[in-house]
Amino acid sequence: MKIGNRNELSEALKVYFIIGSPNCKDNPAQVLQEAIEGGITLFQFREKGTGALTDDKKVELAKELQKICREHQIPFIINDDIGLAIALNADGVHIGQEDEPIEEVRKKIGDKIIGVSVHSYDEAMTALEGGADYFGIGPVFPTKTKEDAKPSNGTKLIEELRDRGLSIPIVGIGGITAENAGSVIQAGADGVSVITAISHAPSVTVAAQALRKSVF
Ligand code: 3NM
Repeated sequence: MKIGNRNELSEALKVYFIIGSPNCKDNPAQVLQEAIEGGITLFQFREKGTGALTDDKKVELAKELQKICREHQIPFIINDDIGLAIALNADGVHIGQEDEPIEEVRKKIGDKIIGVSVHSYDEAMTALEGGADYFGIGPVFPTKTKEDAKPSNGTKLIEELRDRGLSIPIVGIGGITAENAGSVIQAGADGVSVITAISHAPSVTVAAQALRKSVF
């Protein structure tokens, strides 16, 4: 799935669903299928945390989820693992501040999408100069999903970056639900990244639909 310009990317980022096997009560392929039925617009494979798969098992799951995304023309992004993103010809990668410098990632991955987690104006400028395609900003609200998440800071940084004239696509992340997603968009984000509010919902499809309603 090729994303040609910033507008297309901004649209694709609206309902940005993330899982790895540790985030799913059911089989991840089933969860992803149901989330797609509910209207997610992009998927990130993030195989991290207690019980996360490694090596061949991780690759196998990534391939299975990528196939589902391809069948539904949902962009497929891989968290951190640049080698896997290249091997699978994923649509992009999402990297944090602890990962390889963005310039190095760009050299390896060519024109695929690169998302970067940023926590300050300075980190945002460095990522922008390095050629980031979008920013992930969080945790906007408290979250239990990321073990090393920083304290939540609301939508302050999203507002600051917009006030200072940055037009790069932004997604908020951390503790986002259908109830609070509207405030993240109002603050200037293009979309919302969500794990638990969809993956642990009694109905994954209904939860994805609700989130979609709150951002479109
Ligand atoms: N990154 P949930 S917060 C993967 O702040 C991730 O950068 C974060 O999960 C950041 O929707 C987070 O369950 C977890 O809160 C998001």
